[in-house]
Amino acid sequence: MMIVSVPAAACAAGPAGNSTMVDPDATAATRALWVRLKTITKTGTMFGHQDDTAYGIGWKYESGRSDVRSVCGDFPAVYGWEIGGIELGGESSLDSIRFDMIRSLASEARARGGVNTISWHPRNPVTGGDTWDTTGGRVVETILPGGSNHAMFTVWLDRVAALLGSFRDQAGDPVPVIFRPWHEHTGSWFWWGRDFCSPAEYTALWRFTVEYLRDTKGLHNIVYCYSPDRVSGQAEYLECYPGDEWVDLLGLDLYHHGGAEGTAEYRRALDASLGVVAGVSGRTGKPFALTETGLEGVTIDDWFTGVLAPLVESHAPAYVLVWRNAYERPGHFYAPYPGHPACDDFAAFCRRSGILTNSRLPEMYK
Ligand code: BMA
Repeated sequence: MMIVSVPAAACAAGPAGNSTMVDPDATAATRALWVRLKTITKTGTMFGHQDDTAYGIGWKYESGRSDVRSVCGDFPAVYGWEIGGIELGGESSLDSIRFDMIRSLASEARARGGVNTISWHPRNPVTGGDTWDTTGGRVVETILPGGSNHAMFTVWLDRVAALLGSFRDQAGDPVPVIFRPWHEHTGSWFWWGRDFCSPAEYTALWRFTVEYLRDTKGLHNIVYCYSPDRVSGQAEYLECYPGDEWVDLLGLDLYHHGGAEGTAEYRRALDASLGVVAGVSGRTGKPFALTETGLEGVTIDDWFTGVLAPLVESHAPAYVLVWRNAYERPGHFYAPYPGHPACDDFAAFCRRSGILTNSRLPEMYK
C-alpha cells in the first residue's frame, strides 16, 4: 500500500474531527447527516423509536399516528425500521410490515426532518430458519466470498440495496439512512454472534457488505453503524471492529432486564458500556449512539426520567432509540402509549432540554 503523507493542516479537525466517511462519494445530504450526528450532542440527544409510525398498541397503518406523538405531542427524531425478510424477496418484513409502507414512512420521516435507521434480522442462510436459529455450523463462513452460499448472499444484498436505495426525499433524491447490519454480535443469539463467528469472519462479512452496497451497487446514501451489545471494555468492543475506514457511527444495544430489580445492573452496564463507546468516539472522531435500549412494558413508572435520562445526559450520545410497540405481541412495547402509567414521565422526558424530538431538530441534511 502506498503511504501518502498529508500535511497536518489538511487534517485539521472539522466538525467531525479527523475522521472520514466510509463512503468518499456519499451524497451531500448523507455527509451532512453524518456531521450532524457528531455536532448534535451540543444541542441534545435525539430520541428514537422503532417502527414508530407503522403501528403501535391497538393500531396499524394509520396515517400520522404514533404512540410517541400521542403521549408527548411530537414525533420521535429518529425512526428505526426493520427489514428482516427483504432477503427472501417477499413483500413484508418478519414483523409483517410491508416494505412499500416502510419506504413511504421513511420518506415521510425525512420530509419531517427526522432521521431513519435500518436494522436487518436476516434468516439463517444455511438452515432457512429465522435470525435466532444458531444451528447450521459456521454459517458466516458459507456466505463469504468462496463460500457455498456466497452467490445466494449477494442476491440477498441486491434486495437490501434495492430497498435502501429506494427512499426518496421531496426533491427525488435518495434519503440518507443509518444502516446497522450484523448487530449485537458480542452476544450469541443471532447466527453471526460471537460463538458462531470468529473476529476474522465477522470483519470479512462487514467489509464485504459495505463493499457490495457501496461499490457494486453504487449506494451513496448510507451511514454505516457498528452496534455490539453490552461490552466489558474497549477490547471487547473492538474485538470484531472492522476498522476506522469501515464504520461511520459507533453504536451500542443494551436493554434493561429484570424490572425494578434489574435497575442497578442496567445503570452499571449502560454507564460502563457507553463510557467505552464514548472513549472510542473520542479517539476516532466518530459519533456514537445508543442504538437500541428499553425496558419491555415500561414497568417502572419513572423509568424515562429516573433511569434513562441521567445516563443519556451524562454520556451525550447522538441518539437513543427504544424498541418497538408491537401491535401483535401483547406486552412487547418500549414507549408508553395513551393510558399507560408511565405517560406523564415519558412526556416530561421528551420536554427535557437535553432530549430532542422531531420538531426540535435543527436542519439535519444541509
Ligand atoms: C425483536 C422483537 C421481535 C422482532 C425483532 C425484529 O427484538 O421485537 O418481535 O421480530 O426484534 O424487529
